[in-house]
Amino acid sequence: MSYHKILTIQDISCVGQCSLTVALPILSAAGQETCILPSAVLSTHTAGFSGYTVRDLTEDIPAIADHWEKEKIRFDAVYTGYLGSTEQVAFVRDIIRRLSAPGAPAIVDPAMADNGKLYPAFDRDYVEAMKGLSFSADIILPNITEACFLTGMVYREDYDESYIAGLLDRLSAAGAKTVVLTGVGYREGYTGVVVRENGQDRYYEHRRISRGCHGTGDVYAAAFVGALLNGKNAYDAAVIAADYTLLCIERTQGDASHWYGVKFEPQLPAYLRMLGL
Ligand code: PXL
Repeated sequence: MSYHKILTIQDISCVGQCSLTVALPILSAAGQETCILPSAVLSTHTAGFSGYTVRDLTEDIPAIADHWEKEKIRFDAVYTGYLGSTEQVAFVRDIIRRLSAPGAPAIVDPAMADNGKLYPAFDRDYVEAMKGLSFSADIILPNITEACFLTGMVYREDYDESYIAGLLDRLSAAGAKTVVLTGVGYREGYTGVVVRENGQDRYYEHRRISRGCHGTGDVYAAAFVGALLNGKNAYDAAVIAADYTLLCIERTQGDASHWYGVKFEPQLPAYLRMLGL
């Protein structure tokens, strides 16, 4: 098994099974040294709870990065998710430039929107900053809503293959390298993911479980990165992440009190088997 030092930059939502509280256990389970940079600390995530507290850690970031540089710390991959502010996006780009080991991939989940809408904390300036980060990354994992914000394409709930191809073409034209476009479903009861790599598109379709779950994008992205660091190619990593996320949703279905996230922990052994660990 290959052992890498990865840096993941996202918020800590203390309760809510998303971002760092998902990425750290999944990447550690995948056998990777996982360094973290919390972008903000929230009492809960922002999707469905009200009155949450937020401490934005933007102003701590430059000194943390300077210390790591002084200590000659370098990362074999950098994976970013939900960030704390527009200003922070520039700091994150700077960290990727200064602290990545040669050849280290930058993997960006532009976690900022879903179901046609931006998350409450974000605005147009954040979208503009996220375009710069996404189009300089090696791999991005947008959902359809995020891809629309990144490209200016109109969001549609009803779409066909030509709409998705158009979305991918616009991402490529803007500079996106490998794209893992999530939540793409063409028929009732199914959803899937399109991977565009080296100009070629491959689609993986799987069952869609009707219950909409929070945090599945973060589980998906962390599982994808864990698979990638274990030597899988982008398509195979996308398939493993989809199969694992589906197991997590299945495990959570039927427990209405668990609306805020998915029970990803009991399925970690299944994920490791998919990785061949
Ligand atoms: O799952 C994405 C996410 C991460 N972090 C915070 C969020 C959300 C989605 O709403 O609110 C704080």
